[in-house]
Amino acid sequence: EAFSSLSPFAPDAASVASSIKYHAEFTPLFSPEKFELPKAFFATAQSVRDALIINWNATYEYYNRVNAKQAYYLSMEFLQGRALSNAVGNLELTGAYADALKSLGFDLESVATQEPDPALGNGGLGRLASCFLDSLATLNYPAWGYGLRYKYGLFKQRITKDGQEEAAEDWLELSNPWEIVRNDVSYPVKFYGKVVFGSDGKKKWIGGEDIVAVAYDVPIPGYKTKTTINLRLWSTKASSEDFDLSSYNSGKHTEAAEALFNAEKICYVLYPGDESIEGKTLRLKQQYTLCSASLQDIIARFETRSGGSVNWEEFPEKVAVQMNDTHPTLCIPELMRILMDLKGLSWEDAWKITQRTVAYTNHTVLPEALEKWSLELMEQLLPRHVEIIEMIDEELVRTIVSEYGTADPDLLEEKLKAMRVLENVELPSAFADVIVNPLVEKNPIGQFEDDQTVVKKEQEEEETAGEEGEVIPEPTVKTPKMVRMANLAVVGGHAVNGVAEIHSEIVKKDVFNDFVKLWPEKFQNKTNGVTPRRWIRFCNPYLSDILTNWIGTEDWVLNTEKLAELRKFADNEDLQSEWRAAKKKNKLKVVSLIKERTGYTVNPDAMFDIQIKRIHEYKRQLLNILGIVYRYKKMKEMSASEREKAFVPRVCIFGGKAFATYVQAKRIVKFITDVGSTINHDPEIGDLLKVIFVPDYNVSVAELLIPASELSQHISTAGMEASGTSNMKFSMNGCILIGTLDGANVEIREEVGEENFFLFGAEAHEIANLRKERAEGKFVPDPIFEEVKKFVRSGVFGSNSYDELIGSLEGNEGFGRADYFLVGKDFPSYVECQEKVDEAYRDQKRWTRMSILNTAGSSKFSSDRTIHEYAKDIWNIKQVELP
Ligand code: DL6
Repeated sequence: EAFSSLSPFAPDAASVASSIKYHAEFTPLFSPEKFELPKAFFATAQSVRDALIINWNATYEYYNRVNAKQAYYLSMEFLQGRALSNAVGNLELTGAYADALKSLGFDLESVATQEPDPALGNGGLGRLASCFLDSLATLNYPAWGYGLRYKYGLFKQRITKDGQEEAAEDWLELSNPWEIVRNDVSYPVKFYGKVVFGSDGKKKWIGGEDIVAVAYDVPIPGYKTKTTINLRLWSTKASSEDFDLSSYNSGKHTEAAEALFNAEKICYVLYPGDESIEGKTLRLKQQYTLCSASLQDIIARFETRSGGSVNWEEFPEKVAVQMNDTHPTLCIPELMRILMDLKGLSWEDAWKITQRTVAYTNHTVLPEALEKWSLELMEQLLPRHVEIIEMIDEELVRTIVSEYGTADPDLLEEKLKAMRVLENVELPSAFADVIVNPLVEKNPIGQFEDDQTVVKKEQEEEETAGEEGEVIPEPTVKTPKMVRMANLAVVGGHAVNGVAEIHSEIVKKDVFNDFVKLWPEKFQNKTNGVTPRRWIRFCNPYLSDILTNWIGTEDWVLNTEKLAELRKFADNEDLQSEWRAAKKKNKLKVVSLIKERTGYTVNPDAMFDIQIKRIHEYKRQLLNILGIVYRYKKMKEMSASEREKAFVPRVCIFGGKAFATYVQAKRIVKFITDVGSTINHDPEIGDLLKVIFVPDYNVSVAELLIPASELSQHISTAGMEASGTSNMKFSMNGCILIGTLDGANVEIREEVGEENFFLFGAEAHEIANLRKERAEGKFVPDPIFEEVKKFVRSGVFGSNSYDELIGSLEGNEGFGRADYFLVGKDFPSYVECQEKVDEAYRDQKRWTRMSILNTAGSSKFSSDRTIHEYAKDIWNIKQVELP
């Protein structure tokens, strides 16, 4: 209290203005003579941070005092987006800050756009983590996030004539005004070394390389509450002893600083390239740093809060650790190690505590995300953890053998192969006579090759193909020993959840079916959600005002069930015209964005049709762009008047990044931009069709595009999109979805009504069979799909014949799996569905009704609902309101 009263912060415009001026002068980042926009942003952010720190301190102090159970969300990604508007909005200070800045000659919106968008995430998984933090704080749940403070964000995407180019994104260049460097909070993290017995008979991990993880805290304010939780991001450095002063003085500068670089590079980038062994090592070091530093911190807090009497059995009653995907799975052996080797617990006690503490969320059925690490690499880097993992594997083998018995050796072998944590590893000696087969094989069960591997393989094959007649030796069959992180996460945690109903069913039926038979009680569904603060209230003020006026209260921001009240006004002409006017205002902002980023001028009266997400074959941006190509071809075959009658004008907008080494995804980006270049300059087409690729898609771009959207595309091959979260954001903002029955689309359609959703395509249960038929050559090509491919190949989009791209849809000519994502199969129903979209859009009353009913039906998709479910069913934490 005493300190708070010293703060220059108070919530009226005059005090806010003086606090901003105070920071401009006394916490300077820029030269003193000028007070321009960048300086205004930093001074404003520092002033807001004062307000946050008061609440953040109060929250922390209160949690320490009441010692309630706390949840910890561990994630390699947090895609926070800009913080300023969100923070002042949550603090209910938007008006005060807007007025204060006005008095200083600025407007809040322009100041806010000065903030770099921190891209410490790749996509939905990271953005979900950030939505969860907002809901946790808003709902007063004691919780923290833990992640890594990457020096560079994901990457800056540039679109050139060659497609996507990546550049480092230096988001910290001008410093980060929100973070608090905690030089008082740091932990050692060890790599390499060896395991020995200490004098007390306990295992000890010694030697190797030690680095230091330092905490950077980011206060996360809740909406209309004092609760301000913490996102603790770790940065890595070497200890000062590791700087070799004598080498440095003798002129060997690089050698002298080697240890510093080795430590710092761990936190340079998210998902560093992992094709080289160095890259793999770096990724594993990142994951271990997150787990080790976070657990040391959590344990230290538990001990402090326990006062003088630590009872380890109480640990799971005070701590819940959620692993966001498999990346933080090393939490399991790390917690075991700390409990056994450092705190002296027995294996049995440590295992019970670990299992009761940790839970795992699966976010994908794609094999590349079900991580596997080379056992050899892990043995070198984390020798003690490998011992622990081997013990966990041995216990698991015991459970499997006792479950299935030895009467049917084939069945037992199959289960061991599928379920063990260790892959291609001989059975532990205790089981040597149980089964003869050493369980080593070429293509391990339960894993199929991912797209990136296929592409790499094709290239390798091309490179190694010999001259005609040359005898090429059979490739040697490698059977690398691997650690399967997903299996470890399932075995070591007490709960496993999928992120949408259909996904959780697939997780149970396919991905982890064998484990469901052993432990059915572990498996759950927690359908994702998004925060209505950032994704309606702050990014769409025009719509928010309408909602508040028609619902009669602003409560919907916290209680999204209130949105359902709009249903009764769906046909009301006044609401409809206000609704359309708000959409138009949002569209005008996007017209400017497009002009600024691409140079194209688009018509705000055309339908805005948007697909924004990571570029991936399963998300099928290719289906979308081929649909556009087909539309263009049809337009070209018509006279001007026929064209105008047949088609609704559309601006088709794409955004998304292709992972730097994902060749096929980059080809898709290039193809979209090539198609755009042709169509956008075709004078016959004019405003009837425009194709825009917005470069460098990120949270801030989404905040502009989503409110302006009228149609959005969620068109993944059924069964492959775990949930999707942008689908929820679009629907909330009155956008109508075109999509397959996949991920959360299924639930969105149920909630908004099937007549307010454009559905097409094969269903998840049909996919395996369709792929089989396709591979067996039983697939009958659809004439319109053949027509569109031929059109592309005719060279209409430039000299490129797109052999690799179009070839991948056919497969039989050495271009990988035959249309694995079933673009050709779904193409006719997609085109037909798009015709229905045009027809519906022509009737603006009908369209607006559909739009209103989307917003009205979106209440389930608030992350507040999701967080309540996690809190109750997985973490067992209770809301703690600050006095
Ligand atoms: O759960 C958040 C988000 C889902 O909405 C997406 O459907 C899913 O693709 C994404 N998963 C990942 C993990 N890796 N992959 N692929 O990003 O999680």
